[in-house]
Amino acid sequence: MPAKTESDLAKRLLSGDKRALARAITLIENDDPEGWDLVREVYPKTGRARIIGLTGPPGVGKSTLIGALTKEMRGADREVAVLSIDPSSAFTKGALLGDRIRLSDHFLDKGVFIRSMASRGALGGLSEATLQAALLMDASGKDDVFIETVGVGQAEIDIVDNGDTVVLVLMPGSGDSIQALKAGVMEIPDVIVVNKADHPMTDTMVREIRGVLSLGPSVSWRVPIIKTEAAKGEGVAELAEKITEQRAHIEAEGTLEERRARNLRNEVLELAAARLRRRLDAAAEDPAIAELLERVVRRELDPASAATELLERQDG
Ligand SMILES: Nc1nc2c(ncn2[C@@H]2O[C@H](COP(=O)(O)OP(=O)(O)OP(=O)(O)O)[C@@H](O)[C@H]2O)c(=O)[nH]1
Ligand SMILES: [Mg+2]
Repeated sequence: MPAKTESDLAKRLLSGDKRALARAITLIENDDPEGWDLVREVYPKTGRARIIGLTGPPGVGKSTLIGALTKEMRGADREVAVLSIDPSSAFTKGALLGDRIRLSDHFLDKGVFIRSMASRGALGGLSEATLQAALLMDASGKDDVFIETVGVGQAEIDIVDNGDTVVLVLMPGSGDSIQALKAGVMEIPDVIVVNKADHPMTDTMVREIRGVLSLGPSVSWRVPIIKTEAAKGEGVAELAEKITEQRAHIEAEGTLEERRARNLRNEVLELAAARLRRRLDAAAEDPAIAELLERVVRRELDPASAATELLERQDG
């Protein structure tokens, strides 16, 4: 019986079973209805984990940093999940885990779950699927969920924005990202990391970032700029501390709840929009609607009026 299997999977997921979690995320990734049922079942148990998004240009050391942070969190007896998202790599899916995630030290650790996701699923976008996957990780009892995504465009920001804390990772020489910050293309993150701080241009980079930040509006949280050498673990304890501090700050200020409310509202609207779109596409096959669309082509009816009529028929 499907219903029994579902709650079995939910039970295993809630008990922290890694294989159940992996299976659950695959269901979400494939837009399988069983996945949505599962999220519905476990949703009341979510909201406990810290969700931390890391973004930044290719090769700056995001994965190495997550590996080092994972070590730090494990040392504090926290369970960790890592979700690596690559919006641009529908093609390199198979290579993702090996190439993108440098967490081989942690693969055998029972308290660490590592997963990559590249396909967007049929329903909603990758950002929606990311939030669903993060909820599942949360439900399975992970204390910290790291979401990694490559790039500094809006699509990447939308993904890490699902997090409670957004960390931008740069390295000396990532001048484009500073331009993006300056131009307001990119929202100001909560924490900025300059990794590969063994590079001689590091301090110049830090000064430049500080300059850009000083142009922004003054806010209650002063964005820290942390220098790290992820490969050696330098600066990682300080980064972990800042992440904790930032979270305490937004919790005390009430912005954590606001952020989560905003993300969940967006999620609901995006999912509803995706479903509506799907319904409209199906409706276009209907002879009556096809005739309506034909009238637009024949210039008898304007597009906006046709759209109004289409929606009215949907409601009816
Ligand atoms: N010199 C130096 N190299 C580093 C440091 N941290 C990471 N690296 C190296 O930089 C390279 C890229 O590291 P990754 O952690 O894969 O970078 P990433 O940002 O996750 O890369 P993508 O996911 O491909 O965008 C690897 O060869 C790392 O060993 C550092 O602090 N100093
Ligand atoms: Mg990576």
